[in-house]
Amino acid sequence: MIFYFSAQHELHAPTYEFFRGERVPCFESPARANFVHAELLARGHEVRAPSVDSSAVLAQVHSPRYLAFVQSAWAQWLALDAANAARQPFPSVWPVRTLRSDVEPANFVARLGLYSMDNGSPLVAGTWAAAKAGADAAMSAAPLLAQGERGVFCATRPPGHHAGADFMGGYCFLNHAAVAAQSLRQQGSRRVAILDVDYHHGNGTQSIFYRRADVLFVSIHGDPRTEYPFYLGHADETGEGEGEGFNLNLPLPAGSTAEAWFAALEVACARIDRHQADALVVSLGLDTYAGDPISTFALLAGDFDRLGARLQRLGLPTLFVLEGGYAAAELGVNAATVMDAFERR
Ligand code: Q9C
Ligand code: ZN
Repeated sequence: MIFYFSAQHELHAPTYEFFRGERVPCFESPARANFVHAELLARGHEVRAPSVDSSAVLAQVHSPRYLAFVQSAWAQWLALDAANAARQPFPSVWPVRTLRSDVEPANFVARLGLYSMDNGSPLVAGTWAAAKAGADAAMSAAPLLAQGERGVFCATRPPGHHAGADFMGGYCFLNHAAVAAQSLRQQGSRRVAILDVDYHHGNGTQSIFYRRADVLFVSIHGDPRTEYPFYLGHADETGEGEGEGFNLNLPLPAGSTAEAWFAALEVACARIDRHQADALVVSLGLDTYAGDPISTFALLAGDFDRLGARLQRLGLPTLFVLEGGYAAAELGVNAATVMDAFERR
């Protein structure tokens, strides 16, 4: 198994986000990826730096005006006021129903709202570089699977699965799982499956592939009636047009047990088997962990071993990308446990 990690992730280190009306330290922190990196090295794994530019595939997954915005957002923010270097921009207005999103406002914060689904995705000077390195990792990993590698894990951050074609959200800016799936299609996979096991529904990934039959999206997550991202992830979302039948959501009530979670995993695996995919992308969020500070599922360390072993039984070349997981000190062991179980035979 091969691992990708980029030190560039540390360039994305916002200091605070909003939680219940207060500023709190960011849950999505550089320590997360560093714990994963350290654990992979401690277990003797080969860790590589991304080496392939993802720009061409990013342009197939995200809109040109969104990519241009994210890449230049910090410079735009600084241009307003040099003192903004010490401030984090947040959106305050969003184009909801009846408002227009086709005209880009001249006001920067209004543009930030246009390209955001929430106020929970703080952006800093190094956000683009860090997220782009994650996309480059996914892009570097895909050809290895096409060449016969059984599993590759991109231990990158910020995460990606809430980012849609033209918006950021939920700590995500570029959708690395979508880049991975699209890149696998280009590498010759005729059918790709994406399994999203993050606690939160992968609304961005779902929306990017919602009208496509070549990329199946399957997600197990907290019921959006009570859990973020609230406005997508229900069981009746099955795909549209050619993509009808190629989207499967398995929402579980907040507080669900590990047994309920693994029962959903069996349903997910059965659907993936039926897709007869050439390759699998796993959006590996580890915020299903019992100790996660912002989530309510109850998986324990041993359950991550069970997850890795079950994914191996799918028998598919598999590209893992790191998504959420906010019990940072335990994230390295939990991620490495999935990988080692996947690799064990
Ligand atoms: N602003 C991922 O796991 N909740 N994103 C924010 C305070 C949003 C999680 C609560 C959770 C997003 C990739
Ligand atoms: Zn999550």
